[in-house]
Amino acid sequence: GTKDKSADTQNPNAKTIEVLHSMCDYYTRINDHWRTLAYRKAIATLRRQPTKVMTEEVAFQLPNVGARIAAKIEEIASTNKLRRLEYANDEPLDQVLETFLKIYDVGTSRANKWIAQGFRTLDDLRQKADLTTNQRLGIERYDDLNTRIPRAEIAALFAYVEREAAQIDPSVELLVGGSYRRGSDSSGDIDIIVTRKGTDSSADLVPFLEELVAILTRKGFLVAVLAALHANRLGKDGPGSKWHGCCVLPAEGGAGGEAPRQIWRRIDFLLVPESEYGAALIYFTGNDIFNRSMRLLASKKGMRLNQRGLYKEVMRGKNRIKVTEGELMEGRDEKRIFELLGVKWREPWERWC
Ligand code: DCP
Ligand code: MG
Ligand code: MN
Repeated sequence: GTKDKSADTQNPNAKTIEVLHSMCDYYTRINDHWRTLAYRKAIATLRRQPTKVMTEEVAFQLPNVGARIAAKIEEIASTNKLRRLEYANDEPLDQVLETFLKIYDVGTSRANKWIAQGFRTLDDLRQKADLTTNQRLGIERYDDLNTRIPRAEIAALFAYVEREAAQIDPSVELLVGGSYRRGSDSSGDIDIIVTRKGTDSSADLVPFLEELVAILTRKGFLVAVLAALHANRLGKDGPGSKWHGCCVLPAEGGAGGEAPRQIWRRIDFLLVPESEYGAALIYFTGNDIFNRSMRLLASKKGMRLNQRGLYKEVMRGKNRIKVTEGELMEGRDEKRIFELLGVKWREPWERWC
């Protein structure tokens, strides 16, 4: 709050506090709760100091002042301003950041580098930036990929995939996870989990998915690849194997005439062996906050949960480095994992947090 402003003008750290306040307001505006809190605490500490804090070292010794804020305190104390703030306060640049962050595969550091290079629009990026293939696609199909998919359209797209899959291998089972399984009216993408009875490695499912992708591409259903199968390491630490790309429902018949331009939809295929199906279902159903709380609960009980299974007694040595992976308790059965964790079963649509 700003109610203590008058008191701050008497304070030896008044200028520093004022600038930190602006940073705090900025982080509040962009919903960065973590940093907002960190700034609030540092400001409270600084208010109580009887002398002006001039250096990073002194600042860092104070309670609730971390290394990053300590460095900023020194910068403000010596220059009366903060370089970071010059752009944080620049509202139009917040807008640019938001726009860039909505490009597929673009994170905060990439977006900020582009801003620092002087790029302000998607056209700037298209013409002047050094783009990966996926980023270029994310810009070309920017509106498509930022349009949510209605539930009914997911059902139709999934039915198409299921029909083709059954022709390749009727023993393969497909399910739509993610926000669709949680009952959402619309989703950001389609998450299709692929499994088959008797499999204990996702590698067993790779030939099937390769064939499915080839056929769906030939039929005009799959229209772009973002992450191909062969690019993933099998079994290492991920879910095993995945394919990411874009799809559309192919236009019926060949009546001539221009087909109406369709919205490209994001689609993910996730290969999961039967032995890990329950754990994968939990992970890929989410939501991410629910997943985090389940993992935390597991670790409080001396267990470990990931997208492959629930493990017990993870032995840790010095510095909490894992000595063993822990013994697998359950992987295949979703309900059994809830039971072993001692939590009441929650239907997918009850897992929004
Ligand atoms: N997931 C997670 N942590 C992440 C990313 C994903 O736990 N950082 C899990 C939970 C998600 C699931 O994977 O529910 C699918 O990821 P999506 O990004 O597709 O998210 P949702 O399907 O939940 O939402 P959306 O409608 O945006 O696709
Ligand atoms: Mg999803
Ligand atoms: Mn997804």
